[in-house]
Amino acid sequence: MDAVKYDLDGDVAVVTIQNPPVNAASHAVRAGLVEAVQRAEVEAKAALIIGDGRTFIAGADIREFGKPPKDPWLPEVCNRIEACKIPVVAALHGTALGGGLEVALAAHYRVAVPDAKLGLPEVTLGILPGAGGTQRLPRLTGAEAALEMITTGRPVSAAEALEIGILDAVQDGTPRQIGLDMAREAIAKGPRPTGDLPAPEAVDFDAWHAKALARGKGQIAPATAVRAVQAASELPFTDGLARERELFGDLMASPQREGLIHAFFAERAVAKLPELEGVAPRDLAEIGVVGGGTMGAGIAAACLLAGLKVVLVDRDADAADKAKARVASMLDSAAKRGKLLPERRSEIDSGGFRAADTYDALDASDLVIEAVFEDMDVKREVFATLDKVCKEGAVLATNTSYLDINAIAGATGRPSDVIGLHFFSPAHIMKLLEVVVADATAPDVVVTGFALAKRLRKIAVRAGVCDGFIGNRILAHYRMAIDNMVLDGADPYQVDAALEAFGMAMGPYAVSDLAGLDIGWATRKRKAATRDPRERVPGFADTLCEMGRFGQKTGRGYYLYPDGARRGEPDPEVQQILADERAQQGLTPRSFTDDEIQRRFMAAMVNEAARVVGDGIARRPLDVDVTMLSGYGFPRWRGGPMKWADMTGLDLVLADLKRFAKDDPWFWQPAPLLQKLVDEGRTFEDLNKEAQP
Ligand code: T1G
Repeated sequence: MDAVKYDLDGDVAVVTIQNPPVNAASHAVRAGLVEAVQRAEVEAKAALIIGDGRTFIAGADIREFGKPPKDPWLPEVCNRIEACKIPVVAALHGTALGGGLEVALAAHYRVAVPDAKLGLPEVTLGILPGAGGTQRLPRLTGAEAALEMITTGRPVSAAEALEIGILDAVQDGTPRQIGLDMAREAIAKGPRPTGDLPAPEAVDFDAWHAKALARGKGQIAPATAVRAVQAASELPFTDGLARERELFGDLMASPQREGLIHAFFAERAVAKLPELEGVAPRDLAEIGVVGGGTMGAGIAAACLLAGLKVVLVDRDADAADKAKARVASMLDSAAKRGKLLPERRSEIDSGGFRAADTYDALDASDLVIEAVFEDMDVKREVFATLDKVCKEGAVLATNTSYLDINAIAGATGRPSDVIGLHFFSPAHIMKLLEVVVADATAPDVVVTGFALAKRLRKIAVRAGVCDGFIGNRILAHYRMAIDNMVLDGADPYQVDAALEAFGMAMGPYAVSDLAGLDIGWATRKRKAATRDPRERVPGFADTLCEMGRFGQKTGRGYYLYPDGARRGEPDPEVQQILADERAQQGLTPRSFTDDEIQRRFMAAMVNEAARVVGDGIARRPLDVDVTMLSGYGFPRWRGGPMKWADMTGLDLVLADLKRFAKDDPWFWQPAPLLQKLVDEGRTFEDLNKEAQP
């Protein structure tokens, strides 16, 4: 099949892009487009560009990034389309994104079907629109609307695109039909090059730049894109294109681009289960939830928002009522955000959601998710009951964050139906789902876990059973590194600031306050008996809990939250508690630079992550990256901890570990996998590649 098909429909040359799955503008597509336009100029009175299959062009071919460019480049293709002597129409459906939208902007007229989406998502990949998008879009929409689209990367609907001037019309029908109609009208009107339109009026570009920098949290592409749009308003069109090219080149060469592209492909790779190919998921019509606390209610809301039926069971009528109210308030706020249509809400209210106080209500559920108190005896009791009431073939899932799922499965007579589905709070908002596969879990149960994630639009990562699975196990380790630093003299507020400067969404102490300090307290008590005697045990976190300082919910934790404030203030009392503990342990406090804080934090994270991969808990390094990106606020533009380590140099990370090990050899002993990779001169990416299907 040719990447670009050419046929004549009367006077109109129809140019069809055929490059499944998303018609990315690969080299063959670019070359084919130029050839087709040249031919149309000779043979036809107008040309129409459409995409075959599910979408118009979804952008440049991301797989070609970082490889030597092959002529013609997309910018030249767009310029050639714009210079065409006969009118060119683009008819859009599906997602016209990035270079795809840029091809459409270079065409002379644009029409789309009503459910098409149009966007310039380049900044999410660490670059900016590099085929004229920053120059042509603002000429059509004005600078403000273009800046909004380009700096956020968010797509707009066809209706919105019509309103802001990108589209000439929105029409029902096939792209070919609506495009032909427009092309026939265009013959009389003639070509209309976007580049000939007047430059957009200036806006406060410095203010946009500052806003983009602040929102980027360390990411540079959105702010750089502002400068490209500014060039559209200040320079002649061709000079603006040259400026765009230059800025695009800078970003293309940046490590942020490498990190973001890694994240894009890693997120897609985690869902592929080559070893389970061909295994069909079980039915997922009705979901049962056990426990209506914050987590259980969030899981119920997530399932309801995805169109599933839900039955929630709690221990008595009062608890069931409270759970119902919790779910209702989550649905209300989803409705306010436009995530729940009124029709679906009435469906939910008229039987789509039930809360009950007896387990028998779960007898029709296809999959039951337990979200009760984190205690092995309680969980085993719940599973023994589920074993009695659930229908044959029902998937029995636990939302435990730490506990041994093999032991939980052992409480049933059907361990092959048992799996871990570890949601993150708030469950109807957070993207990550760890699918934890126990020893006896059946293959189709694993596939069903992934199918549920897809239905809920979550990113599922396969994990093995261990204390904390992938994410919380790594978290526990880097927490230990920072707690030890604080014990040795670092200020917790400096630690948070240094790690936010690194790009973490929130500092770890602010995260503790948000999640509740009692969670860690319970975990520490549970682990106390099995703790390695060589482990250092800072006591300040327990001290805070003993004082009733459980974080935001009690107004005090590591920070103070006067009058329900969401952002905390440093508290001298906490600094005093730390000083007292250091004195008691006979430690002379020392200071830490921000750089050392970041290096110790990352060395600990990467080291434990290497053990997680080495132990087979994560299938590949990229599974760790996706877990930390989508569940733990790791900066996406760094690609994830393993990508960060590869880009930093594994030998340098190992050297840091060995240096830190001088004061605490037990904690900092290098993971065997990391040592091995350094010895062999290989990287985590090499492991990712070897594991690809
Ligand atoms: N290039 C190469 N492969 C791509 C691709 C792309 N642009 N987009 C998707 N794929 C692959 C993807 O890896 C997956 O492959 C399959 O297609 C289906 O994708 C000059 C420089 C279009 C909304 O950022 O947002 O243009 O895993 O699972 O949920 O200015 O893909 O099956 O082997 O995501 O239906 C700008 C990125 C590029 C669009 C479809 N374009 N793609 O979502 O399917 S930069 C983008 C998406 C650019 C110019 C610049 C989504 C989608 P596999 P999928 P989906």
